[in-house]
Amino acid sequence: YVASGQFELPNPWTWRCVPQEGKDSVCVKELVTATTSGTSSNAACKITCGKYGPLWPKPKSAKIGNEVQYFLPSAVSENIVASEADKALVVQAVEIFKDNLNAYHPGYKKRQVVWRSRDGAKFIELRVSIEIEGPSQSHLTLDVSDEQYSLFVETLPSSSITNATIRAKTFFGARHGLETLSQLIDYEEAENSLMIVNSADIADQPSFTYRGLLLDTSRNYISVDSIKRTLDAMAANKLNTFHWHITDSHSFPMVLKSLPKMAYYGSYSDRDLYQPEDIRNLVVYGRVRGVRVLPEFDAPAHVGSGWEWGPQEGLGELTVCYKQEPWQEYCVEPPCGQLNIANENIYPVLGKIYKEMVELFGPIDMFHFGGDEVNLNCWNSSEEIVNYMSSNRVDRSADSFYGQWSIFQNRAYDLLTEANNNLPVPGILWTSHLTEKGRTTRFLDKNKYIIQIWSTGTDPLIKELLENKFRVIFSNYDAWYLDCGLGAWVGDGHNWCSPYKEWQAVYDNSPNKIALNLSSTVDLSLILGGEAALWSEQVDSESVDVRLWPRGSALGERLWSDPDHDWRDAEYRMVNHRQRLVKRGVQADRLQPEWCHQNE
Ligand code: CP6
Repeated sequence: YVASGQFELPNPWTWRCVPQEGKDSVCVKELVTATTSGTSSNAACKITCGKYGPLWPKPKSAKIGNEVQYFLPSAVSENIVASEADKALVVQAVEIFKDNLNAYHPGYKKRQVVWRSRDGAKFIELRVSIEIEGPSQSHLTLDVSDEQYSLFVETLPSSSITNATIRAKTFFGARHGLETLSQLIDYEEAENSLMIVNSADIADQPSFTYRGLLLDTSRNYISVDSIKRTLDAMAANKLNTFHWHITDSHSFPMVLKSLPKMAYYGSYSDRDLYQPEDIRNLVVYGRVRGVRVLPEFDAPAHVGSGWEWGPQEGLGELTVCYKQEPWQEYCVEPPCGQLNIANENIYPVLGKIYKEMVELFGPIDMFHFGGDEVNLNCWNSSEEIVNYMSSNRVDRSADSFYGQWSIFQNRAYDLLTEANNNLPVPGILWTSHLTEKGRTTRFLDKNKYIIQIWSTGTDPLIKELLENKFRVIFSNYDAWYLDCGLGAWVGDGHNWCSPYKEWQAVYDNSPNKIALNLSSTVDLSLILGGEAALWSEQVDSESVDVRLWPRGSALGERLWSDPDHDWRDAEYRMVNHRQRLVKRGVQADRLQPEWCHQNE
């Protein structure tokens, strides 16, 4: 393929699959010689070389043929065997699949996709069949969603058809199969066509059920388009939970019809908003990509903007400590606003927020309550709250405050259940003082709450939670905080991005290993999975891609495949996968000079 008007250079290079010591084979560049010339199938090396070919995350088991067939996007057809409801989802997933094939064409970004016309006898037809065997499931759920799939590719001898068969129990498994299939295909330069491996036999399922990515849209607003790109990239990495930290102290961009004052007071501007239909669209956009959009409403700390209207409406102050130190100094937190638990009026407001969030994000199978970084000094410094404590005949010890906090949390849980038509769902809480030694079982019910751990892997808290049979999600900040590092409030305000965690650190962080290091008797099934977090103090719509990818891909393989080797054996595939994300319009970060990828 040469863009019109450009000088065509002959290509003296070809490709060869080279075995590596102690690692998977890689496809490297080689000068065309008398012995290699004329074997056009050398380009096949790019998708056939290595046990897992170019697949990311690597599947549980794979056999990939070493030849390819050429085909054009116009010769792809599909046959879907599924319930009506699942079929509607699969039809959309097939459209995404076809769009991803187009994205392999080098003219895709400039909207100059011109494929070779179907002249030679070389080109085959690609017939994709998708079979969903289980009962219909229109959204992901923690307990029942089955994401396994099998993918079988075969080309019958002397036939001009390649069959690809995907079998799954649910739509969510089937769409993973389509993603894998799209990765067994690439652009073929010499033919200006696509190529697909002539055979493959893959059986695959995730190691962890919860594979998440957090995006904060409060410290800085992130556009709907940037969130869509994030969901596209999550789908490409088989991540299944987009944890939307939609509000915080800094801004309240979520428009609620039942409480328009929140965004009116709390958004940065009348453009920096998520309208109800934006949210509903994103939930559907995620669903057809196999991604659950999980809402977080962080409380009772991390609130502020949007809650200012209490006094004007005769409801009193709904928050305390808003815009107080060290907010002013470093413009970070905590404390910079906590709910005024002495004010009964916060509960009806919270109830309305939950009600509308359930409508916008639902059907929900879990909800994130936040619950992090409550600062007791904040409550202790409010006259109203101090009086409230004494009228409730409790003292001002830390323990009494924890008691009040847990009362707040359990009332919040009940309000959510009520908002969700009295259907209780697990609530997620960050680790906090409430989840520390001795308190977790006293204040929190393990059947209601899942705990998301953000402390380092050496924290004895993890052992305590697991011993008390709490389900957990790992997000240890030393490996999986993509916003940068510690120091957001302890530093001088200028060293927020230190240390930067490379993809290798993200990849090598293994939840099961962390847990087993703490105790050899832990029940690993309590570990639902993990999540990387991108807090948005220093990121916006323009830079979100480069912060998330390809580090989010490293997370994807850790949680899907849970490899028993370190990043080294994944490096070649990683560099290749990053290129694929870029082709699909995600501005993933560059990892090394191209030379390193082409030469071994
Ligand atoms: N915002 C909220 C944050 C953080 C948390 N919650 C955070 C804490 C420590 C670091 C980075 C981010 N910015 N709402 C903690 C869960 Cl190092």
